[in-house]
Amino acid sequence: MEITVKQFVKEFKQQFQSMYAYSYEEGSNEQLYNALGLLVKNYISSHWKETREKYIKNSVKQVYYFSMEFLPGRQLKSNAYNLGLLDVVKEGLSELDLSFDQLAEAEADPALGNGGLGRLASCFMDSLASLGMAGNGNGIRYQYGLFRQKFVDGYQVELPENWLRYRNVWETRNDKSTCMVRFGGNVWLEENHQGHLVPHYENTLNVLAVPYDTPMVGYRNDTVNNLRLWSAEIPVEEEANYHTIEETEPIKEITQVLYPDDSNYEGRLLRLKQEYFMVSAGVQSIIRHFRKYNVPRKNIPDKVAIHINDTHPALVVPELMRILIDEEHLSWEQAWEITFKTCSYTNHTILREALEKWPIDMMKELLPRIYMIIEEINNRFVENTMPLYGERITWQTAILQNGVVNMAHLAVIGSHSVNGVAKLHTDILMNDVLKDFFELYPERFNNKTNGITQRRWVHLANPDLTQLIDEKIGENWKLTPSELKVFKGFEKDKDTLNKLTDVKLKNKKRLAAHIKEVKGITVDPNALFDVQIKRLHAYKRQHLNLLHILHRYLEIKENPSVDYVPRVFIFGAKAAPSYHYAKQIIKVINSLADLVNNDPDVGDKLKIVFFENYGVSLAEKIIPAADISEQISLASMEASGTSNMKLMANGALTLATLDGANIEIRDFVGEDNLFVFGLSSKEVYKLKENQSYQARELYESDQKLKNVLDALTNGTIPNLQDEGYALFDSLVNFNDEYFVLKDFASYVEAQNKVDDLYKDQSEWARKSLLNIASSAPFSADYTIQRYADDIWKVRSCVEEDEGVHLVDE
Ligand code: CBF
Repeated sequence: MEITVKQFVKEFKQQFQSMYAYSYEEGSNEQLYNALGLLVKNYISSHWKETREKYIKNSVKQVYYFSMEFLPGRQLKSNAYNLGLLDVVKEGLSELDLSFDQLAEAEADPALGNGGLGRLASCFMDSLASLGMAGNGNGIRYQYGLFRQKFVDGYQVELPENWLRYRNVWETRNDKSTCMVRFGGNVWLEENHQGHLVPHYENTLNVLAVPYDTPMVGYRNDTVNNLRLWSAEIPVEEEANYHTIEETEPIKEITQVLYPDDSNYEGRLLRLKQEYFMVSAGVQSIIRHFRKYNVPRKNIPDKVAIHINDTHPALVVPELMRILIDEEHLSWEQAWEITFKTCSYTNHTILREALEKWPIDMMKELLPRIYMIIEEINNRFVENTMPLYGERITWQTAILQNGVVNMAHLAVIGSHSVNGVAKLHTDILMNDVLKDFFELYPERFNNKTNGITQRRWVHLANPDLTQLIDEKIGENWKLTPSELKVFKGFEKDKDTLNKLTDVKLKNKKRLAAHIKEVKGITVDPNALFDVQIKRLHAYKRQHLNLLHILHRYLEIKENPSVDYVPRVFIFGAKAAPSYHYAKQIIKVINSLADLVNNDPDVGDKLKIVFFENYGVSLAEKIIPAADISEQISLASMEASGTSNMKLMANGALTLATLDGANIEIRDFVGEDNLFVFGLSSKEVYKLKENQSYQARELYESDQKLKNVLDALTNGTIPNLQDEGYALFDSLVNFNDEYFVLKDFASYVEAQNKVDDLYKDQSEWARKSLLNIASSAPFSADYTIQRYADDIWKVRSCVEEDEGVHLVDE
């Protein structure tokens, strides 16, 4: 986009004045940010309109990515960058004596997701637009995002995250495209004059779904796609039926919070309401938009692909059936053919508790028509499967089982494609979690290893590294990530390695200053920065990290001259509000941090920093400064991971179990350039199968391990209530579900190897460079290209010479 600094300055001043009726010099950071954001959005709007029109004019097939979570992160910088305006904006602001970075920090970071799944959805939005593909997001505009995490006396406390407080400049409320979503009531079918069975409804709760559209800006290719987030409101014509504020609550609460408390019936019911609300509004708006294409309905799968991101949006299947049968009057068979060809499903986890199952009674009462359709899908599935595969497989794969609706089964049966998110994960789906389905439909299964957008996670988060790569290999890698491998040619070049070390040190200094500012802890930027950033979950094993730190602490106390490389252990993690054990782990880490950080015997040898409120913006500060990337989940448990990819791309060395995408990272970077430890997934399966594991035996036979575990309960760590005992119990008395003790010794050994290597800074830099140079296959651009080719069958709509284009990986 061509805009001069002069023009920008003039337009910015006008924008500010028209919004606030005084001069920009008097504006607060929030006001200045709002004005700047709106101005950038104005620059986007013509491309947004043209992209939409181009798709319709050329009858382009559109992808709709249905996800209950999106974690876009702050958008100002990335939008300005993708438009090619970042330098102009920075220069213009500095002419006005304003700092771009300061204004950018005033943007709220929308926490509309929990972690990897939501962030992946946003990386995919960025890649779809950057590849010039017609890809739309469909989700919920939660009024409050995921809770804001605070630590009080080391305990996690959850506060509301009011991200819309200062308005959201990127969204456009689109009243023209609202839909009505119906819940509850009675429904029955009657034949109309044309002989169609049509549903009649009474006493339903009618909710108006209002779309808020946000532009998804492609990288320098004039493409702007749409992220549509729905908000629930009372239909205007029904307002008179509501007499008190309390009466309006059941409607407003639908889009109030992400993840209502699901430890009780009401919370679960609300979550199901949210899922149907988002699905129904999304599918209705797709069918309405499809009509603009003027092609027969049987061609829907040629023009529309709907992607089901985990089981949460699986109601897409019966909802599309409902619309095609009840409103478009197609036969069951016609509707099923369309639905099945249109839908595809990604599984993101093997955790049983995350594979949703809804009580049949709840579904029947909340969504009576949808339940009828699910029942019919199930009956037909059973009828077809039984004669071919027999009772066992049929009942194990049925949608309705023991009083519940199994949403993963609904998603698999209703989709033409089912994929996992890393090779190992897909293998586990095929051989274990969805094994029976793999027998029924082997052709549907495929792997799509996750990816990240390097634009946000390298170009913007790590400008000095980006500049170094540009200087050494030119800028082509930004449009063709596979060219990053050219950087490998510099692994022995002293100048490059020194510069790489300097870049890392600069990033570490910046993070050290931030740590000082927000945590009051002084850390030495020359120390090794060891990073574990992800949701807190027992399978991710932050407590294994904790045990190792405690082990180091005890060793230092016993022998203050022990030869440890000074380390800063950095954590960022939120625990689900009702996940008591995870919160206990947080408390123990925080208490250990207080002990270690203030012990004069320890000095700089060991520091622990546990950041509050981990999210996208914080990740952007931490990742460029990381030396070690902790990916230590129990093998087989982490579907893929994506922080592993971001950290690798920024030159951190991975310390990992062979789990999720860590295996592919090892394959690309080579065994010598990361640290692998622990049980393999095969060994884990075996241990589980033969039930031979005895954690207590390990505790009793390994003196070092015993000392560490005893330190959880013998008062070494001050200021604990029963949290140390809880950890001890789970690991020793309840037989250590995630094999933490089993992997402890090899983890400590790997950590010692990390120390040894860090002592040789130029060798460390060489391996770091090789990691950066091997990270291209984890570009989300490639991942999206694979989804586009194999699943959605969509192509780029931009000219060959524009924007990102992908040659070999
Ligand atoms: O596929 C994206 C990510 O999804 C999760 O975060 C999830 O919520 N299921 C997984 O835990 C990650 O392994 C995965 O990378």
